[in-house]
Amino acid sequence: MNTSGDASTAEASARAHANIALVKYWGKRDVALNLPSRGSLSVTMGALTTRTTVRFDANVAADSLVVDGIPREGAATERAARVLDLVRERAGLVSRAVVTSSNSFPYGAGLASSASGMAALAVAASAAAGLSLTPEELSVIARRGSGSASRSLHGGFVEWRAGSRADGLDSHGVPSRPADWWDLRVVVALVDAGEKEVSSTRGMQHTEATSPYHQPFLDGVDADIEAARRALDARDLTALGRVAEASCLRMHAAMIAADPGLLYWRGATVELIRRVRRMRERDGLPTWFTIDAGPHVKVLTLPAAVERVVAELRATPGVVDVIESRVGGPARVE
Ligand code: 2P0
Repeated sequence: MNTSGDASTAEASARAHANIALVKYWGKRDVALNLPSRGSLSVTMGALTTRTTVRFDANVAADSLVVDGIPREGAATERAARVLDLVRERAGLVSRAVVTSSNSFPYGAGLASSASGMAALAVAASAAAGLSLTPEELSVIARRGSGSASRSLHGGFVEWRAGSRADGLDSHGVPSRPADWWDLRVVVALVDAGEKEVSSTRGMQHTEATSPYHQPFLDGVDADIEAARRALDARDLTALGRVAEASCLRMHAAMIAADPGLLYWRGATVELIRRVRRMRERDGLPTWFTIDAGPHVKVLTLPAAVERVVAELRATPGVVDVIESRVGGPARVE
């Protein structure tokens, strides 16, 4: 912790990585507490990093949030305030916080900046408040800001347990395999799309309320997690990739079948899916895709294929940037 000498202020900084779900979360059993209907399993993306500084300051009247140099209000500040309130409650603190955050990747563009952002915030705020919490406790706090943030506390491959308690204290990230277990690579193809039209929270509620395929999606999750665990144990990308693609497509099928249908894809998203499959089937490359609630495509691959994969993705019309990532480590104070 980096606490200033002035008793009225206390400051700390932390870093966390975004994650991409290989077995998807899409549905909440408790919206207020961000409790998921089922578990999920993700890989941490080391190249997608948020660094956040929190200063509790007795002299400011309200919490403030600056991300990548721009003051933010509305939903982003509300999420941050939920996390800050939990930390204040736990530490018996009343001071408001000045939060500054910077991302190594485009913010709010559907690249899970809320996952890395809320995880970094939970760690930095807890340290600034003088708390010494376990990763599980920090994961529970980060989850209240954004569900997927619960998986960004641990590095490597992480499960988010749905839990069964009404208070959600058993719904947090659990390490599955550490970052050095397997040198898997994730290559992210960014598609030009502008602002996200429907937030994940709203999209999930709409899908649950109106899609006849939502329950079948949920019914398949436990088996997918079990298959993903086995694939991870064996470092078997073919097995893991099959599960990841199936989970992703079933989640999007459930959204598309909602009323009205919810479609996060652009034309380039479909072109990328076809290209990933062509690389695999025609060129024999180890390439499998997954897609979140947005148009970007993340490709799971292995080190020897990364250069080819990057070139192929860059050459796809509609792709504006490509980011290569290794498996990342846990959230940490720095
Ligand atoms: C996931 N997604 O498992 C799923 C797959 C997107 C698609 O979790 O409402 O920002 O804050 O809990 O975590 C993105 O949604 O949503 C997400 P909230 P979150 O990664």
